[in-house]
Amino acid sequence: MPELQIIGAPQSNYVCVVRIACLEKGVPYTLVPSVPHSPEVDAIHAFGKIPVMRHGDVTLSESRAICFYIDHTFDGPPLAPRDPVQGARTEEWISLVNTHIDPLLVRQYLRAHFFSGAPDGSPDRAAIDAALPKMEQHFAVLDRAVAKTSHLVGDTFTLADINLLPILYYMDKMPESSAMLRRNASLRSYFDRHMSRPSAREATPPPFPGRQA
Ligand SMILES: N[C@@H](CCC(=O)N[C@@H](CS)C(=O)NCC(=O)O)C(=O)O
Repeated sequence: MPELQIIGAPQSNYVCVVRIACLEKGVPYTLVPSVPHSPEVDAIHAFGKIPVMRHGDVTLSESRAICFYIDHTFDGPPLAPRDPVQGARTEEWISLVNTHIDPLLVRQYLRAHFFSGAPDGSPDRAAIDAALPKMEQHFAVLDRAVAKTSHLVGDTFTLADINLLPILYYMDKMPESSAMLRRNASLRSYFDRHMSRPSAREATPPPFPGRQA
């Protein structure tokens, strides 16, 4: 078998998703550090985003596509349930997180903390404050979703949980979002429970260069 390369920066929540997927599946991989829009990424992703993947002659972009490939190429426990209803619910949560939760929590809120564009690197308070009311709603939605079983789908750990975990990891690091996590007890215990998995611990994002968190 050729080497499976996951190409991207380990700080990226989507790179983290793919790494956890490999680890859960028991698939050896090499992380090839690379930033968005670098030549090796641009060669694979039409819009220069990370992660991208190389496995022999197969190259892929987009975390969901990469996880599909890993799930169906290698032995190991399924990342997405094969049952049509549970599988569809897994896709539903992945889509909800990727189209609603990531854009608000990561692209707007986290970016305003880490990459405000201010010359002194200070957070963009206006963008943070604008995100907070909607974030409260998103946290409440997630809290309700995991209240019963501490999983997003059924009572097993699926790719839906893997896809959310790195976002919650970053939310736990920031002041306003960690307070929200504390106020949503089911989500907090869901996060603590799954972050203790060896796969999540091993793929924990390192700090952004030059930052504490
Ligand atoms: N839909 C993509 C999203 C990937 C993505 O947004 N990656 C970020 C890093 S977490 C990125 O490359 N950002 C650079 C950019 O948007 O220019 C996936 O699921 O892989």
